[in-house]
Amino acid sequence: MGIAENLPWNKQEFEQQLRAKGKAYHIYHPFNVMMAAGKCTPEQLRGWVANRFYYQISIPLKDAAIMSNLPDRELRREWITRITDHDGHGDDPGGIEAWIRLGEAVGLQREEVTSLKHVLPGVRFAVDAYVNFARQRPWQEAICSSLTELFAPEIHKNRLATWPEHYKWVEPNGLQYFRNRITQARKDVEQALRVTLDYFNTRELQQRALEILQFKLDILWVISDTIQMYYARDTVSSTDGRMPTR
Ligand code: AHQ
Repeated sequence: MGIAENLPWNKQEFEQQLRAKGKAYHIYHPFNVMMAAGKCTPEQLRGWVANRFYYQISIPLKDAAIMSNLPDRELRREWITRITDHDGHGDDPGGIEAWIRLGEAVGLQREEVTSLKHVLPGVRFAVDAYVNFARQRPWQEAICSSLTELFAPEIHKNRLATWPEHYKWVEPNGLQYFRNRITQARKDVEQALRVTLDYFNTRELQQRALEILQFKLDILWVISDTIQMYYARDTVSSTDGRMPTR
């Protein structure tokens, strides 16, 4: 390796390298492309909401796992908002409750969502892999893995732009979760990016950060794969979505 290849990237270049992995984000997954184009049936939309609920209720567990490994009080004071964003705090019922309301808005009964009876094995395995990563890996790596949220505001805005047009049968106030996430994701990314750019400060560590981000991108991709296989198996997977480039 030449000298230049093993010098660390500066923070701007490192952030660009992280953002460049956005081309493998699940916004490009065929199931999501189909959803954004208004081609999902009510059953497919209900299947997606019911399965994604398992991801939503696992986020606070993932973040509590990070908190349990996080020695820095200042960072914990910031990170704890991720748990209350989902579990609720004071009068705010939180994101998990908002996701149940999304379920009701697409025609699911509350108990159908909370019982997890629709959650497919592949979704459960992918989500559990994320929670276990956060439990077992150093807290800096777990924080880095949340950086798929670099790309999340776009997908939430995309849903807010397309669902009211294509899925008029979905009660609009069910979309509140997506509205809430736009600001929450931005707040999350500010912290996770600061920690990641600081900690991963050799070229080897920076390559590890890119691997971690790809691992989490794969988790989100596999969740959509599993949902597509079950609810849209007859949809040719080579539709508009692009396969992730590793
Ligand atoms: O609703 C989402 C959410 O609360 C989070 C937390 C964050 C993390 O800690 O990994 N990632 C995340 C994401 C949420 N929604 C996903 C979506 O497509 O609706 C996107 C997902 C992410 O990009 O990681």
